Amino acid sequence: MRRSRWARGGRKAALLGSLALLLSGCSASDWERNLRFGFPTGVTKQATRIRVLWTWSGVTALVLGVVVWGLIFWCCLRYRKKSDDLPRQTKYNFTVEAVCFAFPFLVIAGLFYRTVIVEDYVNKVTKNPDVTVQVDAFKWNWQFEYHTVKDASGKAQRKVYPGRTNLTDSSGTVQTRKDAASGCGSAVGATADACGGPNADGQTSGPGPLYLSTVGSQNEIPILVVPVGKSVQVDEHSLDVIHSFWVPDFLFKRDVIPYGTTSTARDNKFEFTATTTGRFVGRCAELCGTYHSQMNFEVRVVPMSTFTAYLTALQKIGPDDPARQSKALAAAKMPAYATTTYPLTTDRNARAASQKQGG
Ligand SMILES: [Cu+2]
Repeated sequence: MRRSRWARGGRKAALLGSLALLLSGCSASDWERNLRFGFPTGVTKQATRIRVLWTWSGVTALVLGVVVWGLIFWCCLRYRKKSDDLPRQTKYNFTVEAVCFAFPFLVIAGLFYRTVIVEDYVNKVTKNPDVTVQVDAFKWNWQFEYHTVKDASGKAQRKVYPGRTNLTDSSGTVQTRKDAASGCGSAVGATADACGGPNADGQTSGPGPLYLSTVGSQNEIPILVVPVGKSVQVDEHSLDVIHSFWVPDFLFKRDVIPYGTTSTARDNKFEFTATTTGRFVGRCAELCGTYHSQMNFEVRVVPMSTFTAYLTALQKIGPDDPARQSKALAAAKMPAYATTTYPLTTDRNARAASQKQGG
């Protein structure tokens, strides 16, 4: 009698639940998005996978929490003291012990398995990404070098200043000189080795092509422009101490480790594919010295045509103009300066107080 009442109640609850789901018109992905428990949405394919893992891990924890609390309360009520008689004593219940061991193990194994799958996806670096950029971190700013962009035929084309060579001496000081005669830097067709650039191991052994680049300054926030929906490979390089490339909206950060100033062979690499256009703030996430907190940058995710226009403008302006970033951004019809963060200012009156004095 009691069992059938429970069964009827359970059926009714399941029916009402599915009806509510049907009437609210929510898909599984809508539910997932609403059940983030405050976690940011993320703007890359990789971030989406991280968020989905987070959501369902949270849901699993909640369901388990409800089960555990339910069992606790059920025990409290069912086995509360009813008389002074000693209750029946039991021990060695193999079934209960086996379930209590196997169930948590299965839950942990499941969470571990899903975590490894997502981690592998986030860490995956493909052989032929759509865009490759080198991110150089140094105390206390960033330089972005655009190395290759895939053309319509799927071939990676190098993005260099034609006729210019990058000379890096043993102290790591970068010099540039005109080198029209060598043909180096004329991009298409010339191999990196022929130009003395990074060889197959990524080792820079001598003068190499001068890639399109922008660098942040005390007055200008460095901006990394990338196309939406394309895989972007980031090669991280540090010129001094450990920094960390962090874009909160990517739900991702990766340390930038110094392995000597000229070698890029062992530098960290990662890939992302942005799914939404927009401007996103980036920060250094590894304490690297006095102005660590000011080591900000901006990532701009734009349509492919805008990205191409930006690189074309950058190439036209040349590497010697310190204002090339803002000029190229303006030429590609984008705001010329960062909008998500601002350069360091030591003037304490530069910004309005957030709270009324004496308030
Ligand atoms: Cu730093």
